[in-house]
Order: sequence, then structure tokens, then C-alpha cells
Amino acid sequence: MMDIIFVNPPYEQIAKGFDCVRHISNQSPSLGLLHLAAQVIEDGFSCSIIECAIERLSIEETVEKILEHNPKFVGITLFTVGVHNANLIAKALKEKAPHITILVGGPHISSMGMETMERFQSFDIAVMNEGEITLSKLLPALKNNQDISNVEDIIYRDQNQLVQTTNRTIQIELDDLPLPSWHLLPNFPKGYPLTVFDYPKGPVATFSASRGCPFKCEFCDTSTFGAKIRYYSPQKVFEIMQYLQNTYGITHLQFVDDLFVASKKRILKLCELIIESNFKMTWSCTARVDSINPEILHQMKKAGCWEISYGLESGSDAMLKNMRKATKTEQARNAVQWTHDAGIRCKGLLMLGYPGEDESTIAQTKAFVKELPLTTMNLSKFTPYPGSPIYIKLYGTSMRDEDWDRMNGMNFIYEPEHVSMEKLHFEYRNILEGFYQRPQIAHHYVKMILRYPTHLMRLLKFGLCSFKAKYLKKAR
Ligand code: B12
Ligand code: SF4
Repeated sequence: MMDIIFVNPPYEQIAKGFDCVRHISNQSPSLGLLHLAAQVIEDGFSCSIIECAIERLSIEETVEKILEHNPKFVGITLFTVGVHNANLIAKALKEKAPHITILVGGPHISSMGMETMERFQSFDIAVMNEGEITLSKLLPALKNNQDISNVEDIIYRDQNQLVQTTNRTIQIELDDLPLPSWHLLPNFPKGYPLTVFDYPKGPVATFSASRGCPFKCEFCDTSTFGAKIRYYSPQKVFEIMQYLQNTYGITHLQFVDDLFVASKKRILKLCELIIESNFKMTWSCTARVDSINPEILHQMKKAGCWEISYGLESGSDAMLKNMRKATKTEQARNAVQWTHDAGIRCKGLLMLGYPGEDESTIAQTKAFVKELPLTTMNLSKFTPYPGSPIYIKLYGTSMRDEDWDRMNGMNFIYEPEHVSMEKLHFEYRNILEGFYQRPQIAHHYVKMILRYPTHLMRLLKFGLCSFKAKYLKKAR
């Protein structure tokens, strides 16, 4: 009998008809679950991880797989987009194995824990915010049938009443955390690539070298780690990079921190450690356009930085102000140009359809992305995620769970006052086509395929899979 199975439930991407996308999309595992697994192992519990989307498991198959292990606890990680599927898994488990205690945590729970527990009766205990310390206290207490009312940061059921315990004031020192349990992932690292073209050459891994973000961009959900930023030390980050290379042969690391370049001093120290030891690994990260300068970019390039993703959001200063981004398009122009000049690939993250969007701001964004020396652009359809200040502004504290399955940045959920849904859909395609159909972009991708043929292989698999799906559908 296993103590705990952690589950990352399936999301919309693997809904019927979208299956081929797995060949080219991001297959990175939940880092949160890897951290939690490491913690419970350190505490003496046995555990495993099920990555439903990556393992291509349906809800029924996931339930079967969990039951095969007969665990005492199941821990499900929740993004808003995954809540309904997680509920289906939890309900089926409650029917077939009511003795299993179902724990939920993750960004959705940190922002909407109480409402979610009220609505979904199959979730037994919700763990808010970062989970390592909480699980360390909760699991032994549950296992020994002890009182859990003194475990901070949880919501539990007591005779049909929901009880929320106090917030923990002490936060984790990141250097003290055990290393994420990558060894629990079947076929790691090969089976967990990033999106095609998002890395030069695999195998790849992801890691977060800090937690928290002090900025207050209105569209962003920072409820899990809060406003106080905490770091791994540069030495520890370097050790982890070496460990990943020595143990798993990782050649590219994607840092998924909210604010990787929050402290220039710290990043310069990390670069120095890498450069001085002549360590070879490429890496990518995110940065704010106001957090970098040519000097630090130069060092980052020397230390293996391959791509930086910038939250550019919009080509309109008025929209940036609406979003409380606290940056200007001029700063974005400089950052992207400096990054390009340093020889680092530059990915622009933008969104369409934010409150206040109109035809002129859309036109500004369209022109903006074409003018900048970006190598890649991600355009997401504005989604008011629970936990973001804009959600409260638009909907107050109401649940709106009818939209949750579509909250993945790939659906327009909100219609701005001055642009129709139809127009948004049209402009979405238009901006992407305007960006990607330029000869310099095609040239860049061809060069990349010639240099790193893995990407061509992945595209071919995707093409073949889509063709088969279409052909077989017609033949039926
Ligand atoms: C890396 C990342 C991704 C990666 C990997 C996702 C993954 N499976 O972890 C990829 C690129 C796949 C991804 C995709 C998406 N992402 Co994303 N992603 C992130 C990012 C930048 C870092 C996540 C991370 O690794 N954090 C570090 C780990 C250690 O933290 P953690 O996973 O939260 O886990 C801790 C706690 O939450 C808690 N916990 C988590 N699960 C559980 C379970 C139990 C039982 C317990 C007890 C505790 C617990 O304990 C963990 C350890 O402390 C976050 C931003 C952020 N700061 O979190 C956004 C974020 C999580 N993503 C977000 C979104 C919206 C998405 C998308 C839905 C759409 C999009 N815009 O990309 C997609 C869809 C996901 C999908 N699979 O379809 C939102 C979630 C908002 C929400 N309310 O749902 C965030 C918060 C960004 C934001 N600021 O708005 N994402
Ligand atoms: S968008 Fe980036 S800078 Fe803004 S609050 Fe979110 S993580 Fe912080």
C-alpha cells in the first residue's frame, strides 16, 4: 500500500481531437508535485506521481491507476483549468475507495480554496500556498489519526463544516528544500520536452530558482507564493544545474521563476560560477523589460542563456497602464533590442482582449510585434484567472465555474467594451499571421531545424498524427 499518489489532472489540451498537439507542445511535469514528492519522501512516506496529460491518461484510466496502488492519500494539483476534471477523479475515487483522503493544492486553491471546497464535496482537505511544510505536518497527523486543527494553511471538513486554519507566517528557505524528485517520473527526461523550438537541444528540465513576485500586474495570479520574493542562492542553483546534467544528461534548463532576474547581483554571481567553471548548459528564463541592461545580458549570454521571455503584454502604453504592468513600450523596445544584440533569442509574451482594448490598441500591438527583433511570440487570449486582481474587479468574489474548463489562455472568456468577440478572434489570427509569416521568422526557424533536427522530427510526428486522425475520421 502506497502512502500518497500525486496527480496532475488532464487539461483541455488532451481533449478528444487535440491529441496530436502533444508532439509539439510543452510536456513539462508539475514542478510543484516534484517538490512535494521530495518532501514527503524525506519525511519517510512512499509516493508516486501521475502526470495525466503527459501519460495520456483519461479520467477513468487515472482512477484505475490510482486504485492499483491503493494509496492512503491522493494529492491533486489544481490550476483553474483542471478543477472540473480533478473533481471527476475525486468523485470516482470516493465511490470506489472512500477510505482514501483526497488533498488538493496549487494556484487555484491558493486563490479560491474556500469556494472550491464548498462547491466540490469530494475534496477532503485543501492546502493553500506552498505545500512542503504543510504536508510535512499534515501527513503524519492524518496517518496517526491526530488533530489537524493546528496545521496552518489548510481548509478541512469537520462534521460538514469547513474550517480554515491560520496562515503560516514562516516561509520556506529554498536552499533547505530537498531536490525535486525527478527520479519518480517514468522516462525522465526524454518524455518531457518543452514546446517545439523552445529549446536548442534536449534533454531538458525545468526549475524555479526563486518564489514570489513583488509586482502587481492586474492580470496575474501571484496568490501561491505572494509578494515577498525568496531565492535559492546562486551556489545552490549552480549545484542543481550540475546535478541535472550529471544525473540525467540535461543540456537545456528552463527557469520558470516569475522573476528570474529580480536581483542583478545574484544573477551575475550565478553567471560567474558557470563561466569560471566552464560549465556547458544552455538555459532560458523570463525577465521584466525593466530588469535588464546590456551588461547583464552580455554575462548571461556567456553563461549559456539561450532565450529570454518578456511579458510585453501589449504595444499600447495605455493598455500597459490599465494592466498596472509598471513598464512602458519604450523600455520593451530597448530590452528586446539589447537582448537581440547580446545574441540571445527573445520571446514576447502578449495578450489580446484585456479590458480597455479597442481597435487602436490592437493596431498598436500588431505594429509593435512586427517592429521588434523577436524570435518568437506567444499571444494569449486574455483570461481573468481567479487570484488575479482583475478577476475581483470584473466578477467580485463570485465563482463563475462554468468558465473554468476554458481558462487556459486559449479562449476569449471576457468581451471588452469596445471590441466584439468576432473581431477579437479575427485580430488574434491576424496578429499571429502578421508576425509569423514574415520571411525573417521563417528563415530563423529553418536555420534552427537545420541545426537542431529534433524539432523537425517533432513537427513530422505532429503532421503525421494529424493526417492520420483526419484520414481515419473520413474513412469511418
Ligand atoms: C511553469 C508554469 C507552467 C508550465 C508547467 C505547468 C505545471 N504543470 O506546473 C506550463 C508551461 C505547462 C504551464 C501552462 C499553463 N499555465 Co502555468 N505557470 C507556470 C509558472 C510560471 C510556474 C509554476 C511552477 O512550477 N511553480 C513552482 C512550483 C514549485 O509551484 P506550484 O506548482 O504552484 O506548487 C506549489 C504549491 O502550489 C503547492 N501545491 C501545488 N499542487 C499541490 C497539490 C497538493 C496536494 C498540495 C498539498 C500542495 C500543492 O505546493 C507546491 C510546492 O510549494 C506559474 C507561475 C507561478 N508562480 O506559479 C504559472 C501558472 C501556474 N500558470 C498559469 C496558467 C493559467 C497556465 C495555463 C492554464 C495557461 C497559460 N497561460 O499558460 C497553462 C495550462 C496548463 C496546462 N497543462 O494545460 C497560472 C495559473 C492561474 C490559475 N488560477 O489557474 C499561473 C499561476 C501563472 C499566473 N501568474 O497567472 N504553466
Ligand atoms: S506578470 Fe510577472 S511581474 Fe507581473 S505580477 Fe506576474 S509574475 Fe510579477
